[in-house]
Parts: sequence; structure tokens; C-alpha cells
Amino acid sequence: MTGDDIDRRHHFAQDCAREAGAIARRHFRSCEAASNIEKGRHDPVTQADLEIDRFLIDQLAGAFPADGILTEETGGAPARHLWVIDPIDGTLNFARGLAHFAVSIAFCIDGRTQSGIVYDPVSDEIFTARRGHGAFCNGRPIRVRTTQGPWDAIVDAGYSSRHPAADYLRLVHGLLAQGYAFVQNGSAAMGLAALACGRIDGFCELSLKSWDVLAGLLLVEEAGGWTGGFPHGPGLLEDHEVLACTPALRQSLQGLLLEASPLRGKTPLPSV
Ligand code: LIP
Repeated sequence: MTGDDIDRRHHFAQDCAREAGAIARRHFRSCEAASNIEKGRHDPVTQADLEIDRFLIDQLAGAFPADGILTEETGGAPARHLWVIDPIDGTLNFARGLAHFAVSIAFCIDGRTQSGIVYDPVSDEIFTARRGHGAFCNGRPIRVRTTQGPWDAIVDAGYSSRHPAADYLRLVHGLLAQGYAFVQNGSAAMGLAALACGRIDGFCELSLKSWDVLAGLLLVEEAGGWTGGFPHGPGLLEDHEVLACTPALRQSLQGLLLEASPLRGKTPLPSV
């Protein structure tokens, strides 16, 4: 696959993300909650999730029939050329009328993310990254913040009922003990985009899926941040802990996450 082939996909996916965002705006705050399906505690699927999932699959499969597609609502399998999609990341926020959610689209070749797009349809901000070509918000270059240390840092520490509350409390205790400010905003894609453009200094969560984070992790890397990556291959379909931050915070946050993690004492994850 040539650079031009990837560029074509990168630009096509941006158009798709904007159209998907328009679908989300149409449904947002409309009284459809009754039709939501519950996948787990605080883990709904809305009509908008399903409609956008379908729309993106149709668009991408139509334009690039040979590519593989993996989405949160339809699933899929690892492939050499693979789209990894979350139609609405931050669905609980979306379902409750909280304006903090995004469409997330990543394109990967041989287990390496080459293009990442996170579109926030409420603020109409599109975050884009092409591997080796930098990261942008609405076309303007973005960089992570130059953080001094924990006393100067905000971390988005995500939580879900997929992992024991005790591990999360250990993480939060560690963050507060080291002097961090922390938030829990409910969308990994939005958290990683906020990190990439310098609004926060770190994002971590003990259990996430590839579709929540692949696009956002590339944004952070191309904006000069550090990430602990996410495994590809069979690991693409499993839950994994995720850490991304400004370079100054890497050691401190890696230590806190390892201390809190069920993996503590085991070897760290391979890079993206
Ligand atoms: C969400 C993640 C968030 C996590 C939520 C949920 P979804 O993804 O972005 O970080 O805390 O539990 O997994 O389900 O809205 O696509």
C-alpha cells in the first residue's frame, strides 16, 4: 500500500466521520432512551450507535472493499489492512445528554496505526493524525503540553465496571497522593484528543477496547506525547489497560498504573 493509498483513506475517513457526527447530532438529546439496549452496567447501546456503525461500515466497505473492518457494535477480525471503529465513544454520556462523546476511526496496516480520526460533533472539532505527518485539530497543528510534574497536571482516569473498583481506587489514591488533579470524563477517545492538544496531561484506564483508543493513541504520539500502546493481532479484540501522557509524567504514571493494575508484577505491554 502506497502513501497515496493511505492519504486517500485518511481524507475519506474524515468525511465519513463528519457525516457520522451529523447523525449523532440528529439523535443527541432526542427522547430515545427507552430504545437503548444495556450491554452491561452503565454500558448502553443507542439507536445512534447502531445507525452510525452501519453507515461507516457501508461507506468504508464500499470505497475500500478489500480492507478489513472491526467495529464496537458489529465486531470483526484482525486483518492486514484494517479499519477499527467506535461509532460513538462515550455512549453513556451521549445517552444521558452529556456533550462529551466522539466518533473514532483508525486505519491500521500490519498491526500499526497509520491514520487516526476523532470527531467531536458537538464542538465540531476534528482531530486527525497521519503516522509520520503530525497531529491536527481542525487543520491546525497540535502538541501535547510541556508538563512540569504531578502538581501541574490533570489526568483523565477512566473507569468502567469491567474492572474491580478496588483497582480503580488504588489508582485514584496514587494520583491524589502524588499531587495530580484528576477527572473521569467517560470517553477515552475524547480524553486522548484532549491530551494531544494540551488540554490535559495524561489519560489512563485499566480496561479498554482497541476501538476506544487506537485513533486517539496515534493523535498523542504524533503530538509528541508518550503512550504505552495497545496490542494488535488477537489482542485487538481483548480488553487492555491504556496509558498515555506527556513525556515528563511517563515514569510516575507507569508506576501508579502498574501498582493499581491486576497485571502488577507482570511485564508491561508491547508498543503500538
Ligand atoms: C467508553 C470509554 C470510556 C470508558 C467507558 C466506555 P464506549 O467507551 O471510552 O473511557 O470509561 O466505560 O468503555 O463504550 O462509550 O464506546
